[in-house]
Amino acid sequence: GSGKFFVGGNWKCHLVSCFLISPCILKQYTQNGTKESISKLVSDLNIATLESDVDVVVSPPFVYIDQVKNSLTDRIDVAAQNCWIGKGGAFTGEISVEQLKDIGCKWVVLGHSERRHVIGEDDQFIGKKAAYALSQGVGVIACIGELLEEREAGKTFDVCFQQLKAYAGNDYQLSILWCADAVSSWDNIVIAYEPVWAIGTGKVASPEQAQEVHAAVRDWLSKNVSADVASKTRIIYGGSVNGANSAELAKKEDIDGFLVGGASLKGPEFATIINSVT
Ligand code: G2H
Repeated sequence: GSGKFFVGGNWKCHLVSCFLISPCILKQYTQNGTKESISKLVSDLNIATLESDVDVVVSPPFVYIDQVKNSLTDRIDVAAQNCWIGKGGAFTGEISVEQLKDIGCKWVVLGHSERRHVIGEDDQFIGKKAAYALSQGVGVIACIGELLEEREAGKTFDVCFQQLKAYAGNDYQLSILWCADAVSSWDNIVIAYEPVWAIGTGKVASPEQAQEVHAAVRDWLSKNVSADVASKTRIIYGGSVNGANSAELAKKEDIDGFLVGGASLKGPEFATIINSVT
């Protein structure tokens, strides 16, 4: 792997989830994505013992970022789940990178499959956002990943490389994203490989399937950017990671951490995932 392990918790836009303790007799409903449930999650994270050698980030919905920043331990950084493509202004409903910085966000998740395939964001739009966030000193968790039909058609690498290329963009963006002069530290970009068929489905990629793509991504970086960037950039896996499968995935050479959705909504399980990666 490359550098320090990196584990992100993507809280998405969850509203309510129900945990059934004992069918028919006792049901406990826990609300995710309310002020109350977020303060419970934050306090669980604050008391968790976390391996020191892992970068940890959580990504709450925009409206709760301030609450989380004000109550969460400094040990854990905060990421936004999206941002506007440039400087803020007359863009109703958008959130600018400057505003994210102002409330203490160090990272932003971009190109998540839900934004690509549910909202309809394309490569170019995502690439612009990434370039702008990096130019403002906000780190980018740059997501890529293929659909099931693309995998079945043998197009996994093509799709992932195309998406990577869009982050690198044209020459101008390439200079912002991948030029050592413009980006002082390669710690500012983390690539998240998230096969769409594994997201929220409980169907985690096997360690071999993930490793194969991670190695190909590193090879692409080496050929298209530089050997140095390829060796330093963290490539993390996302898609149905949980406390029971993270340790096996983490053993693979090119898996440098995780982006965790569902399982990051439970503090103790998220801590288990963080502590499984050393
Ligand atoms: C993939 C992942 C988090 P989940 O979207 O980015 O979600 O772990 O729920 O599959």
